[in-house]
Amino acid sequence: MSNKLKESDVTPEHLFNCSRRQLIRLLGIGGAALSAPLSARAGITDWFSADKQPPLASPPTPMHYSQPPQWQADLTLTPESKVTGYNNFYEFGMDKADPAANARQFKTEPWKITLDGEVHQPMTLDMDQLFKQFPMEQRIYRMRCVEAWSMVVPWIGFSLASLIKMANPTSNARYVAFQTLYDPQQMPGQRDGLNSAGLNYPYVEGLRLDEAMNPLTLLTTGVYGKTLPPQNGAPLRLIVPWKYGFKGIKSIVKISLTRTQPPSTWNILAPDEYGFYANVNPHVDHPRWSQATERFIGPGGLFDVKRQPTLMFNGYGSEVASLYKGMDLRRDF
Ligand SMILES: Nc1nc2c(c(=O)[nH]1)N[C@H]1C(S)=C(S)[C@@H](COP(=O)(O)O)O[C@H]1N2
Ligand SMILES: [Mo]
Repeated sequence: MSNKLKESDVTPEHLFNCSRRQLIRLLGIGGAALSAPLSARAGITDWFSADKQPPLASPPTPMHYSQPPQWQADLTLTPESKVTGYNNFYEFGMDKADPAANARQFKTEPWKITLDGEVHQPMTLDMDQLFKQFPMEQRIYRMRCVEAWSMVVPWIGFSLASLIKMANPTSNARYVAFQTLYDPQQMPGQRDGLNSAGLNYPYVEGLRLDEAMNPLTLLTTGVYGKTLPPQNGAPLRLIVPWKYGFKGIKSIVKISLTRTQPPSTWNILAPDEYGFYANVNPHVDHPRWSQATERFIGPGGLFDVKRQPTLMFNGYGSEVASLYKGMDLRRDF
């Protein structure tokens, strides 16, 4: 078997990309923007075109971190060039190569994170305080996008639970709401209807408090041994490995504990297609494509894409299935 990408591997990718755009068009948002991309339209073969771009405003730096054995899963890693070259971050454009190309000037220093809502100790922290307060660890996780592609990524970060405990939730706290930076100056996708992709900005996401407190839920500061590059959500993003990738909100500025279920950006756009829970589930298809299998983006060269079965809860069922006891996962998808 050669590692070359076959037409049959490429085509679904473009179809899936198209699907979200077509949806946006169907909903009557976006309009002309959809045929007028932010950067020259880069194809799947141009993942590395970022080389020709200006230097990064906030370049990744090497991190100190431990490697607790229980998180060093024995999985084949997706190489760094693909993890940092093939992204979804609509604030910087809708094509997979757009974020790496368009986020190079994104300034992530200084950066403040506010923790508020139903907590006894609201606080605002900067990234330095966060690095002093919480020891960083590497965790190798599967990552499954709702568009039916997947990666395996060595993230670095710390359990969201430890930050939430520090803020001391009140007895009213039931959910956790997250918010991405809103800065149209820096984020071209936020500037106007033309490049907004139809999404409401700032991008928001949410978890139930018990999901947020699960040890797997990672506040992520780095990848492949260094602080996050902008396209992966620098300087702080969420990773919830048993859920579809869109729950992994990037470039977080605010975390609020709430009484009621918070909104989620993709759910607002199309509630029938993107649920609040968004647990990876091969038995619940997306209305416009199957979720039974996925295309794993592998290490064997630029075009190594292998179709494999999708696992219930993305393979993390033994850790998280108990969170959903008694729920109908077809209805609460
Ligand atoms: N703010 C923000 N966060 C976001 C997104 C986005 O467009 N904006 N895309 C989501 C989607 S759909 C996925 S699959 C992951 C992709 O993360 P990665 O580029 O690091 O692989 O980020 C998620 N977080
Ligand atoms: Mo995604």
